[in-house]
Amino acid sequence: MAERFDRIWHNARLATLRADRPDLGEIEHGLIAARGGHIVYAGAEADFPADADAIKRIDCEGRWVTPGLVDCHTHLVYGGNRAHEFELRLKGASYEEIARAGGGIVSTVAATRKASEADLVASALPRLDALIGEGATTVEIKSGYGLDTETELRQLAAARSLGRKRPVSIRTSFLGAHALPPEADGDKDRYIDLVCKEMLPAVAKAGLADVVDAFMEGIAFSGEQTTRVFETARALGLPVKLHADQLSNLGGAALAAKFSALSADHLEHTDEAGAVAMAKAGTVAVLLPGAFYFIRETQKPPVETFRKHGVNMALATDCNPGSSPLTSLLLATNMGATLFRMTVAECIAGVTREGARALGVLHETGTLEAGKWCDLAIWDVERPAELVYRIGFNPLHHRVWRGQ
Ligand code: DI6
Ligand code: FE
Repeated sequence: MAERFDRIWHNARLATLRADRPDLGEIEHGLIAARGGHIVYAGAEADFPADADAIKRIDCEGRWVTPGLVDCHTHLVYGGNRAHEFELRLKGASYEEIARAGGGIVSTVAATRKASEADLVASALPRLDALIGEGATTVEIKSGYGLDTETELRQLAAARSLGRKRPVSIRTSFLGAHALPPEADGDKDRYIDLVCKEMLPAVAKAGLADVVDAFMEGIAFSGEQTTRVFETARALGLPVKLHADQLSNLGGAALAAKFSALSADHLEHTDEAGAVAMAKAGTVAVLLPGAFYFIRETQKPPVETFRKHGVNMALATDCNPGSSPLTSLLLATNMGATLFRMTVAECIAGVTREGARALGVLHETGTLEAGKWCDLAIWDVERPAELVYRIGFNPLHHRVWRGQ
């Protein structure tokens, strides 16, 4: 008797993104068969049994199918917004003037502390919907705008709740070591104590974080302070990642590699030794061209060095109210190509396979391969390069999350 599937997508052109195939792993006359939300077959139509049965057969009419997109670095959940600060900056206001006018990261922390979990979910939903509308099926969301135990937990709970409100996989990261809250009175060590002794254990106990993140930078936390956060995460059995080398080279990439971090993110100032350490550790370089663009940075991440040493590169939006108010992964790919000179294949891999690798979920999504969740984006394009090439245009025809 012929095998029965839930769904078959046929007459498709596949960009499988399989790591064992060059470029995008293209298959011209492709077919995907799914059962129970998982891919059972993704390959040539000719090699698939012609008599296979399915509850539903979908004719893709020659459209391109990629894995569902993965945004592996966002600060999607926060209170308020910083449009006024943007206006002031365009009128020439300084950092101090903006802070005095109630702007800066502290203003987002104040607004987030005031917001209920329902408020946080409601304000994040349109941003999440924008990502989903462009084919995202997996989105990472960080805390880091609470900076006290209660609000950090609420931010993470709001992030988890978003995953129950929409058909999308949410991965959460605890970023208590994002900035110093006003009540810390400038004492970073004492605040890191609070992060390690109170916040992280509470977050781990509640099961609200998949990963632990930190911001290692002159304006944020030192290598020593980051190390304490990472050692606590390790003791709690949580993997780590790091905001590293964004504004200066403090050796963040190497520190991330030392802790076998899933990813090191930003990396504008990373040196060759950092890249080599990342390659050895298998730490993914997450590049964030939205932040580079928005803060008018001029130092580019060392893409050529990452290539040379075989560091995997992902691209993400870094969606946040201060340095990257971006909710388009497609625009992030265009910026990756235009600003960082990444190739089309690198950009598309960066928002699929490598994004999944950066989140530690490559075994379940990020490529079109049997055994993975059936997370697909079906596009009205003639060739995959159009996804990267166009600006402000959404050619998504259909999105499939877990086979639906
Ligand atoms: N890197 C950044 O650029 C931001 N956070 C981070 O870790 C800025 C966040 C903000 O200004 O709200
Ligand atoms: Fe960030």
